Order: sequence, then C-alpha cells, then structure tokens
Amino acid sequence: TAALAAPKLTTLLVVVSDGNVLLGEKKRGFGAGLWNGFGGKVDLGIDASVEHAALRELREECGIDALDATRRGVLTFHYADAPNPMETHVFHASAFEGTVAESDEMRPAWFPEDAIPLEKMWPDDEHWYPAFLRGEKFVGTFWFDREKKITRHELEVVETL
Ligand code: 6OG
Repeated sequence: TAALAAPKLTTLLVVVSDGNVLLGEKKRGFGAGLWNGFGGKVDLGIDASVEHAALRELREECGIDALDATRRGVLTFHYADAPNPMETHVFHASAFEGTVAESDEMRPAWFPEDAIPLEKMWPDDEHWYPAFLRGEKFVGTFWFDREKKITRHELEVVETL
C-alpha cells in the first residue's frame, strides 16, 4: 500500500489596491515565466505561522509589508510527476508599507482587476480568482497532468476556512 504523502505547505499573497492587482512574473524555478501572487514554502524553522510565511515571502520577493493580510483560500495541487501534493494558502491584502521593487525571483507589475493576464498564469487561477476578487473564501483541489494541464478539479465557496 502507498504511504500517504504529506502535502508541501506554501503561501500565495495577492495585493489588491484601488482596483488593481499586484502580480509578479516568476524569473526562475518552479513556474518560471508565469505571473502569480507572491509566496513560497512555509519554513517551520523560521515562520511562526502560515501567515508569517506569507508576509515574509511578500517582503523577500517584492519589498513590501502587507498590513491587513487575511486568509481567503486553501488550494491543493496534485502534480502528475511529484510524489507529494502542494497545499497553498491564499491571502488577500489591500494595505501595505514600502515600495514595490523587483527581486531576483519576481518582476512585479500592477494589473487592473478585470485584466489580469490569465493566459500567462497557472491554469487553476481562472477558476478561483473570480471568487477571490468578489471577496469570497474558497477551498479547491486541482489535478494536473505532465503538461501541467488540469485533468480534474473541485472548487467550493465556504463561509469559514
Ligand atoms: P516556490 O517554489 O516559489 O513556491 N504555486 C502555484 N500557484 C498557482 N496559482 N497555481 C499553481 O498551480 C501553483 N503551484 C505552485 C505557490 C511555489 C509557489 O508557487 C505557487 C507558491 O507561491 C499548480 O518556493
């Protein structure tokens, strides 16, 4: 029998301010070339909580501190070629301190809420951004094939996470 594979915990923080969404083009590593929110792996050695990890990654990747981050979604990604799924906690923020700046990992840019570059983003994003931008909370699971196309998905709007 196969052992249950523990999911890898990651974060994704999306700043929405004055009708614009702050995204970054990933410059290297997993998902390079795609636009996404800011985030990365939760490091149990340095992060006191998943929210702390989300704030740390935002600061490292684009130089700003979110002041009002709230958790809005939990997404589980199953990749055909990875033994462990990824569990990504999605955070929303609208207020921040500091100046948005490019980093080694991300090239940031603002997009109008109704014109985010979905064709250059992970294919799950078109499923949950509408709920996210409406202010709803959501739980989803996505299965990807080797070409990173979605073969199956579930998405539910929930009252509490
Ligand atoms: P690092 O490898 O950079 O952490 N991520 C995804 N984001 C979306 N929207 N869709 C996916 O569909 C994703 N798979 C991974 C979560 C990985 C970062 O990439 C995000 C993390 O922010 C498959 O440390």
